[in-house]
Amino acid sequence: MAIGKAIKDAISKFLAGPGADQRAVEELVRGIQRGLIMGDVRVELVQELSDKIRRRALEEKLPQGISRKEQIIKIVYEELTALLGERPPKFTTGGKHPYVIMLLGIQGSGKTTTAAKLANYLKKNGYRVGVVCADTYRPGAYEQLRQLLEPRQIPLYGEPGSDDAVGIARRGVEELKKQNLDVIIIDTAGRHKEQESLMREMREMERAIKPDEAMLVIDGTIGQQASAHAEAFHKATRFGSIIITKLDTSAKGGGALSAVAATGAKVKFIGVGESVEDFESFNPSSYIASLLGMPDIESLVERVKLAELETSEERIKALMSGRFTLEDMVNQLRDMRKLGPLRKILSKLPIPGMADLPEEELEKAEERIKKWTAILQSMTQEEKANPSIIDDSRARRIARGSGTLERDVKELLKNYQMSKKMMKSLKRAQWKLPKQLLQK
Ligand SMILES: Nc1nc2c(ncn2[C@@H]2O[C@H](COP(=O)(O)OP(=O)(O)OP(=O)(O)O)[C@@H](O)[C@H]2O)c(=O)[nH]1
Ligand SMILES: [Mg+2]
Repeated sequence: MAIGKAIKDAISKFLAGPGADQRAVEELVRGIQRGLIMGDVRVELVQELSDKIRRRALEEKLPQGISRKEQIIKIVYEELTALLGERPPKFTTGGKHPYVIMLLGIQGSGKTTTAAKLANYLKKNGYRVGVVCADTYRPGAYEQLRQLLEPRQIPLYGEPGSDDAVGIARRGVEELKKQNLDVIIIDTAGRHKEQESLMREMREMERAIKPDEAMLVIDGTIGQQASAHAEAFHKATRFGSIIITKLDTSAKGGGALSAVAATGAKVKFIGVGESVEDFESFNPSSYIASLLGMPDIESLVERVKLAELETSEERIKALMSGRFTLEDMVNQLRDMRKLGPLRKILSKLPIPGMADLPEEELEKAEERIKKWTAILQSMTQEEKANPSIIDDSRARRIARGSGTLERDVKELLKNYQMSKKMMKSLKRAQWKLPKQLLQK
């Protein structure tokens, strides 16, 4: 991938160079810019990213035990990752049975291939999956799907020869429902007489089927055009997530991913090859790590973060001042996780019995932190600042948005109230503690 190569080269030059002064940083930034522009990332985004790297490289304090170079690599990695948006929550049917997914996208974007890839992916993740072929325009659409699905024993519904796409979709969902499936994927047409009639058909089908999720399939080789494309579809339909295909064939994948992220839409999956297996759930940080050819970069980043954590007195001061938000609580938990899997931390604590906490309990604790992080991401700023406004209906919405249960949201809130009380009593007790202890 050209985008990766240019950036990779800039980084190895930086690492091999004599220092990490302003000039070296400037050269690194320029190399990254070249790579991103080649990858068709929008110029304004490239500019923004460069400015941020420069500013952070100047402003951020160097934590103990970390070299200047390491710190700068971490900044570059974080900013590149941010360019691609947040990591979408793990796929979930939210208990809906069956969960109906409708694929949308223009001709040749990769819908049919993606229908098979997604079906295969979900099946491997333990879901019972079926596919409906509701493309009445492409000759051989049904046959194309049959060849991909049959060897994998994934049920397919279609009516080759019929031209009633909306009817096929409706009957397909009805028929496959009888097979007690967890997920039904509908492949739709991309060709049509004209764009207008395609959009009309998609709208009608969406109304008739009421899918639980519409996923827009975009060809990654179109680069930053992807955002205009997503907007056009957004006008006609209500897609909830995006799949970007063909990231293996073109340097412009980075442009497509960043352009889509800039619109706020979530890229959930990516297609990385022609075979049914070439499909991944999208994770910005591992995408960047592989783009840079530094699969172990995450451990470097963790090391720098850990060093920063040890010197982050400010957060402790803020906590002691009595300001303690929901985010503070989850941040604290996350900080703890940075220290390594929970298991390691707990076993280091000098509490009798902790070291041999049963496996199950540890897993539960890890699971809870993951859930809480997701829940927090689904809350509005207002809710985070003032959790007491979260009533049942808000809790339900947050649970749905984060792929958790209402019970989980309530549990988080309850824990917050308890922690807050504890922080308050700590603050009161503070006055009674000798000064020397506090300064430690
Ligand atoms: N290299 C590569 N090729 C892909 C990927 N996804 C799809 N393709 C290829 O893109 C071409 C079009 O894919 P289809 O799945 O038929 O596209 P479609 O959107 O269903 O097309 P219509 O049915 O005409 O609308 C095929 O040759 C696929 O093999 C991918 O991730 N990587
Ligand atoms: Mg197709």
